[in-house]
Amino acid sequence: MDIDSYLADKRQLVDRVLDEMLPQADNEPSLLHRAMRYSIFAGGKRIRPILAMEAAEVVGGSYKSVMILTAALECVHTYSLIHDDLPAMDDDDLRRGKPTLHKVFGEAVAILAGDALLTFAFEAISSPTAARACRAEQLLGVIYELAYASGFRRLIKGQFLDISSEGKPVDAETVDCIVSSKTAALIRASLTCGALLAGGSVEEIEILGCYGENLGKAFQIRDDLLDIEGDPNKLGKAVRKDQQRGKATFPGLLGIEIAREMIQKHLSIALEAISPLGEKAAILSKIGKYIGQRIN
Ligand code: GRG
Repeated sequence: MDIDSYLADKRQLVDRVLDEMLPQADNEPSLLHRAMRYSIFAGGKRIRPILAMEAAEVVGGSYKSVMILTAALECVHTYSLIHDDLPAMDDDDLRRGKPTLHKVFGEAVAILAGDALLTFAFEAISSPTAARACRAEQLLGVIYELAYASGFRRLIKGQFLDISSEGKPVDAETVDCIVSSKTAALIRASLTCGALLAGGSVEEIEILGCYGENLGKAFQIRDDLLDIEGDPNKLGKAVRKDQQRGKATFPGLLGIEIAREMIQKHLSIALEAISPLGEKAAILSKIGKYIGQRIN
């Protein structure tokens, strides 16, 4: 199977459910709804939703049973990008190939649209429609995993460390904590939540969690390398900003070659983790290779 067309097909399914679930642009307050839609439909890769769909399939369920979850994951991810781009954070003008949300709608609307997407994610996964389709303990597990991954112990801590380490000397342990918290946490949760909701066993969830953590780290280190050697047109955002800002990254701390080796190391741990799943995990294995070589 060609991984690019596989990802494109799945992306369409995710886009459809997002379109159905998000408030219509012309409903009042239209400005807020348009802002939420602007960032969601600016052209993301939908990697986290696709990983959740794949995790559901791997544990013997159907990707159809996790579509609400996929929308929630993309809402949490997009909120984090909107807030990350704000002047008080990374102050970026371009995201997903378009002007950032605050550039078009203003800072106040961007903050509120981000908040709205984050809270909508939890509304969606705990809605009566979602609750009817699974057991209460599965749903509670998913809410806990997603809240944990996006809260002060993981994503927000990662962002805090990222910002507070700017321009300061850092050690590899701190950079590893940033990479894990800022990026791997949500990627890991996409897999564990997808598996939980589809009835995966404790062992399967653990395997997918280890795959997700290492895939997520490889994803972020690749992202940091792309900031150095990537094509801004393909990335849809400015490059070479990390060095200017003194960001704590592995390529910055240890050099490009070691960062490349680290990507390969994390990918092989990820692929090794899913090896007990055999052929069922063939697509996850292809996604791993895709992440290692991605250009956007
Ligand atoms: C909690 C205020 C607050 C901020 C969140 C995680 C984070 C902190 C900000 C996101 C910024 C960032 C660079 C995160 C690292 C993860 C990453 C590489 C994001 C880009 O993800 P892709 O490549 O993006 O999946 P698309 O646009 O394809 O969805």
